[in-house]
Amino acid sequence: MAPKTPVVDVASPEGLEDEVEPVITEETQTQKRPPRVIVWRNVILFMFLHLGALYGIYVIPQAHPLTWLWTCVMYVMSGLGITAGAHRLWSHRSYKAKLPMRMILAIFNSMAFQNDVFEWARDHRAHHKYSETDADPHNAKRGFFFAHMGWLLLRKHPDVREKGRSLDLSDLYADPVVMFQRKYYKTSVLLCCFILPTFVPVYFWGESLSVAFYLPAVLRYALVLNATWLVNSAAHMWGNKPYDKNINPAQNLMVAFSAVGEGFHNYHHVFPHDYSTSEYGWHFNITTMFIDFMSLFGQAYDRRRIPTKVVVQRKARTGDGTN
Ligand code: ST9
Ligand code: ZN
Ligand code: ZN
Repeated sequence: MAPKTPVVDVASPEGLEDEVEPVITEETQTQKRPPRVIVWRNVILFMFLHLGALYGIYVIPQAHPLTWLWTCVMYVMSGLGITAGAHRLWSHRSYKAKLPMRMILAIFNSMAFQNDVFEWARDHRAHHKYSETDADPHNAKRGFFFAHMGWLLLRKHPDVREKGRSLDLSDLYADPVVMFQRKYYKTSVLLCCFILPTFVPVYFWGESLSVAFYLPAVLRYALVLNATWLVNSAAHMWGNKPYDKNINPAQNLMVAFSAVGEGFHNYHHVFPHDYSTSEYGWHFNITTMFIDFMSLFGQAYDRRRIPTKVVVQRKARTGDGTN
């Protein structure tokens, strides 16, 4: 279904210039082998997180139905902190948001505990600008596991830092919400990602502390992480390429479903400034629904869309013929 409120069409070459996909040549493919320095602290922490998540699955039958519901609500809120917040607003500036909405998104973002918005957006801008080269933090050319979570277990390739210096991050420095969240990141994660999701079920419907911790906090966190990582791994490997058959990012409906609207990755890499990250508005896209809903109150505005004509022409020129 199409969004009901007006959106701004932008497809000017200027608007798209700064995030154009780089041409990946044979030379970039055969660059020196990246060094692998394992960060054992992260290996151990992620191992415990996933063991905790397994225990979270085990306690599902013991949980109060309201705890199940709360887990889903936490999943969507923290997901939106990534998709509507770190991704579409702060990484791509594909729409604008008023202060109250930015504050809500920053809280949702801390619920997701995926690095602060500044660091997330910096890595993500590098991912688009240097896609699938060594300067891409989660370069999918290094395999499924590296793109999924392996990149968080190793020191970054030197190119990420060197080429990353050319990124313009001035808008992030200029946003007080982003800077505030960065300054108090650890405290906000403790409160939003772990204490709040545990406290609500215990206090309001008498859930046991253990179930409240392992289900809406630990399992939900691990699920949101993996749903996000699938965009970098699965959606860089499997799916149709209706917009550009020459790049790896693909349309993957399963990823779109679990990542609250972010699986239309072939479209997104071709048109990164589209606030819907998809040609098809609300289709499998809770995030677009949320942004459109917030626009009804004037909280989200200047939503950028790519004109249909431009999309159709691009499909005809470089698409794989699928839809
Ligand atoms: C997590 C993030 O999970 C997931 C992001 C996924 C992105 C997906 C995108 C897909 C599209 C959207 C889909 C959304 C779907 C959502 C669905 C929801 C249902 N440019 O990093 P450091 C410089 S996080 C420029 O420490 P090391 C900079 O000076 C999980 N410069 O490198 C920096 O210093 P500072 C929780 C850069 O030492 C310095 O280098 N978090 C850039 O090699 C050092 O940086 C964790 O587990 C750049 N891009 O360490 C933490 N990068 O920061 C994991 C760096 O002071 N991270 N510099 O400015 C770490 O422990 C470390 O970063 C490391 C690398 C070990 C991985
Ligand atoms: Zn990508
Ligand atoms: Zn993006």
